[in-house]
Parts: sequence; structure tokens; C-alpha cells
Amino acid sequence: MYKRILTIQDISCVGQCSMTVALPILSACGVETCILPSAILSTHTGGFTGFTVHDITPEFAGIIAHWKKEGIKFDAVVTGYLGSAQQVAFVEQIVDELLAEGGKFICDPAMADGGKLYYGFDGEYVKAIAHLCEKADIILPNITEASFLVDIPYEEKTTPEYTEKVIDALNKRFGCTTVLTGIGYTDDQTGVIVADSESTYHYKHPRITKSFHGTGDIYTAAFAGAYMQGKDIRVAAKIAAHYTLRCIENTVDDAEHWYGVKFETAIPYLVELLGK
Ligand code: PXL
Repeated sequence: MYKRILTIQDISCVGQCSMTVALPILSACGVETCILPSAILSTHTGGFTGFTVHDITPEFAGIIAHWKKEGIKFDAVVTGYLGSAQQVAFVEQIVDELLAEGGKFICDPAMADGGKLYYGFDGEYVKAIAHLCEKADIILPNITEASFLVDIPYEEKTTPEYTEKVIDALNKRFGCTTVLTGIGYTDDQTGVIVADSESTYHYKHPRITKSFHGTGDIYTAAFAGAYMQGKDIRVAAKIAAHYTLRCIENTVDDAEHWYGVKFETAIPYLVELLGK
């Protein structure tokens, strides 16, 4: 069956993140991709100054009503950076009313990194996103977001004890599958942990020390696309890791390209991974 996905996240007009990476990546995975922009920004907020922000929340009620009237449903809803805490209630309505029977809600609580919330977000937003994650089948936080979701203080050094404590709390609070990104215990390694209350699987791969904006969004899109194409959750997690790493490798030697990664020229590699 041809799968139809709805992705809800912002359009950062310049900056290779959120919607401008999710749409091409999900499409490359061979799934019909519908979009609902949460906000429109002139650029992302990670390093540019003076960007403009326009919240799209006032449009949501009308869009949802129209889709309901048309009988439109989605096999998956994939969310990322949302515009505001008030918007989250509409996203919950979409998950409740527009997800097809057996459909999946994949939630990337894109709100923080490196121990800090992104520009403009506060404790109220964290609470709203945690409430949204209660509806999710799969969540994809980094360790900062995971810690904030369960109110565990962020630790600069990621140790197995710390991740275990966070994963336990996530399992208890959300009862879904967690795909925890950016986890490595040595300087040259990173990886992803796929965990639920039954099992924990850690896929490790080489780490490039420089970190890039938008790679979490790229990871989530590639994961969701591979998963909705029918790949096992661990296989989808690995495919997304390989693809994201290739995007970073494409970019790391170009000092002028600081705001995102060159994911476009790695799309054929993603398609190759999906065909294996
Ligand atoms: O990549 C996450 C993200 C998405 N959208 C916007 C952002 C960020 C991170 O800073 O600013 C607008």
C-alpha cells in the first residue's frame, strides 16, 4: 500500500533543517508526504541573528476542519520543531482524529541540544511537548531533550549510567519506543539507542567531532521514511545513522557551510541503503 505521511514542523526558509530537509528526504523514501508548516522563519535560530518568525497556529483549526471534511487520513504523523505551546493542542487533535487505523505517531521533540533549549522555548513548551510525547508510538530525542522530557538534570558527560537512568524514566513516562540519538561513550564514537521496556539496542558508529545544525531533523526524516517503507525499527535507525553520517562527511571540509549539512548529494546513498 502507498503510505501517506503528514509532517508538521517549521519552514526555515534558509538553513537546511526541519521542513526543507524532511520533505525531500521522506519523498526520496517513496512515501507520499503531506506538510503542515508550524511556523515560517527567514532562517533557523541556531547561529543567524535577526531572523523573522511567523507562527502558523491561527491557520490550524481551518486546515484540520477541511481535512476532516475531505476524509483525509494519514498512515503516520511525524512532528518536529513546532511554533508554540498553544499549537501542541492542535497537533494532539491531528494525532487523535486524522491518523488512519493502525497509523503511527513519530515525535521528534526538537527543542534543545547541548544542555540548552533552542531560542524562544521555555518550561511551558517542554511541558507541552512532553504531553504530546505521551501520544507517540516512537520518540526521537537527543540526550538533552530526553533529560528535559523526564526532568532529569542534563549531564555534560554522557555515561552508560546516565543514559540508563534517562531511558528508564522515558519508558515509565511514555511507554513507547525511544530512538535516542547522539549516544557514544568515547570521543571517537557516537550512536543511537533503540529502547523500550523490553529491550535496549545500541548501534555505535564513528563520530565526527564537529557538530552541525539540522542533523537531528535529517535523522528523524530518514528514520521515519525507512520505517514507513517497512523496515524494522532497528534497521531504520541504522539506515538513518549511515545517511546522517554521510551528510556530515559531505560538509565537514567546507568551513563556509556552517549552518547545515549538504544532505542533497547524499540522497542517492539513502536510496541505495533503502534498496538493500
Ligand atoms: O533543527 C532544529 C530546528 C528547527 N527549526 C528551527 C530551529 C531549529 C534549531 O535551532 O531554530 C527554526
